Amino acid sequence: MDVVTFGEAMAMFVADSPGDLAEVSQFTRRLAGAETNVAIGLARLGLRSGWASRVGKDAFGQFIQAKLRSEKVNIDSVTTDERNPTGFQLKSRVEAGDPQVQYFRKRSAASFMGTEALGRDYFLSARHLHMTGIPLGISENTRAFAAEALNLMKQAGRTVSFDPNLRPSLWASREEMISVTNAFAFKCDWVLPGIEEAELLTGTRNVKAIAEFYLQHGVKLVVIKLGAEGAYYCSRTEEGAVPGFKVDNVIDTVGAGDGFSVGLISGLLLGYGVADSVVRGNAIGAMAVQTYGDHEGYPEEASLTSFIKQHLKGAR
Ligand code: KDG
Repeated sequence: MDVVTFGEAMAMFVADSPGDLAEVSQFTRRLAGAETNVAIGLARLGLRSGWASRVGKDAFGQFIQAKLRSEKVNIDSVTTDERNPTGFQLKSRVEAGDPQVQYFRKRSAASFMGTEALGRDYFLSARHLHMTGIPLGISENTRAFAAEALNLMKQAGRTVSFDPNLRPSLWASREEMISVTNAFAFKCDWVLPGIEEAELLTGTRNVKAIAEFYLQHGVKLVVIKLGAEGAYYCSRTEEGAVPGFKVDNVIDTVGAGDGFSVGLISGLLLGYGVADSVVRGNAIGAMAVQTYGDHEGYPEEASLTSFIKQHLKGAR
């Protein structure tokens, strides 16, 4: 495999009409999960991706696995929990801004994925590990799984990317969220926070200071997502800002950050330079916000290349 990742996937019910979640009666079922978004995005670009997890023995668990199989994501390391259910979430539809999300994931099957479930050979068959901060907040089990997966891959000399993906509602306290998330981030090679979460994690909104905070702890590349403004990147040898692509019809912002990770990781693994990889990340982020659902707008390689060409031409 090129990239392995792990985490919780959920069935997601997206409201068919705008309004408060308590008022909406019609929803469309989709798949949610930051790590499954990344695995799907990479597979669409032709990379071999795999996702390790635990799902319930129920319709949501079957739905998740069928969807990932259809997207050509390897799920050989997904186990089934006989007792605990697959989690799900509700998402509102909004005219502007970020949608409202409500989780039903406490004591879900995925929250019981502990280190005994870690397939060492499965992970080592990949050249890169992508992880997010979500499993660090789900449970002690998933945090221990994350620690072992990270150590395994680092010791084997694999590269690791880390998107904090802060989910405050999963944590007992803000302080714990910040200290645990940073401790994991420091051990990773590429750290990809959004500007809001970077500010929470480092105490500053200054992109150079944020990058320095992580670089001085051993991180090799920091890429800060700036929403519609694009992204800033910094390593020991290069630094720069890449403007975002302008899109008119923003309809669902969730999944754009994962889309950014897809563009960046695929670019770096395919041998593109950092700046060009950031361009790919910005492009997939921009394509993602134009559809309902997290990953529905993620492209195949040919449409990514033509989106970039067309928009860069238009900008000149
Ligand atoms: O990044 C998109 C995610 O926010 C969404 O799919 C849900 O992964 C999710 C989570 O655990 O919050």
